[in-house]
Amino acid sequence: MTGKGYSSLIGRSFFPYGGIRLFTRQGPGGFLPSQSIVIAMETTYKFCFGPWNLSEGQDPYGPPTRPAQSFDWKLEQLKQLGFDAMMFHDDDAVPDIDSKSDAQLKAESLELKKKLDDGGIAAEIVAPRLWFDPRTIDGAYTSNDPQCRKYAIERSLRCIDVANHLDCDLIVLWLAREGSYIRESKDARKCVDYLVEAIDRMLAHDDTIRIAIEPKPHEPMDRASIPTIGPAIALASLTADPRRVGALIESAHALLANLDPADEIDFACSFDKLWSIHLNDQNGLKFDQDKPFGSANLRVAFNQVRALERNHYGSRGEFVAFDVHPFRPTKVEHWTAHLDNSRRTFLRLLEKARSYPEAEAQKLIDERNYAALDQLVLEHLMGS
Ligand code: XUL
Ligand code: MN
Repeated sequence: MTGKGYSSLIGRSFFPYGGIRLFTRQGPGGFLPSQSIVIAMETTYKFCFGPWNLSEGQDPYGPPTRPAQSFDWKLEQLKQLGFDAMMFHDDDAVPDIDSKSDAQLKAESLELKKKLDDGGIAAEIVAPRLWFDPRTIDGAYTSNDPQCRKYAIERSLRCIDVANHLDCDLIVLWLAREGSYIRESKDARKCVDYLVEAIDRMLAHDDTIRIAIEPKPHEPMDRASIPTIGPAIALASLTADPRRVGALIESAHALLANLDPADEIDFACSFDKLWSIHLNDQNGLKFDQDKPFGSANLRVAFNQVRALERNHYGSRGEFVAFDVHPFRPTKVEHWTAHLDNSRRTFLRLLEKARSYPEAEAQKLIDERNYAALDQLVLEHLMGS
């Protein structure tokens, strides 16, 4: 267990998969967990979103459909909705970060921290925005141009400085432009080395920071370097401190890879690597839609909630983030509905997960009666 947010007490520790486990026997590696005493606790989930989730409606084919709003307005909406934390890109926290001195970066970050503290809001993550600047046109950490790779690393180190000022120990890497438009343009083997080098520089910059890789199979790239959770975890294992490199799963990104996000959650949790989650939805294999959670497929959403529950996600303070956007035609007066609705759906599905007839389902599994199991799930969801 690593990182600022992780507790470890002698004789009693947070059980890595949730609840409190009592330690009773001394073994070669320290105290061994008692086999018999595990006190399961129901997780109380904490929610967050980012300023970009109150977007104005522009898409590649048309301009904004809602007026631009200030950061303070967005923070106010978050507070009014009763969310617990905000996620940040480095330049959400410090606008025009590249033009700011280190002293300015510190002053602006601390000013933001005060605003957050005054509202009782935490900073969940900070992510370097490595896809806007001209130096990231041909990739950031994996650009073919060494000067551009240098920029990407330096920008990431400054992102860590922002996170430190916000008292946040988790950096998210959505590797937007790491990949290829045409296969021959990049040496994929070298790209792995570049990614490891960049992450190692970040780990060395701060010995308490943790890094969560957010995989996505494509968009904006044709092929992404780190498309799914398996490669993210494999990449972590190559870094200088694998314990501090984990993952963030986004439902829509898994769906774009034609995978079940619930399977991705279980896989990441098997390695104790799920440190943040972006719940949303996606209607088929098309552009990244960031629909409200459960909007396209309630059953797939239900299975994600079940997976989070069985892995006790959130029991060490992890947040549930909704990386959702308003539909483009959304009116100003309905601007935050997609966030409220996503949380409502999550909480309704949580009730469904907690009231799922486990014994009945297990009996059907034992009998290999999957037709009845299928219907049991549907009727449970429909509230038969
Ligand atoms: C992109 C995406 C980003 C990241 C944060 O598809 O999901 O919003 O979550 O950089
Ligand atoms: Mn996301």
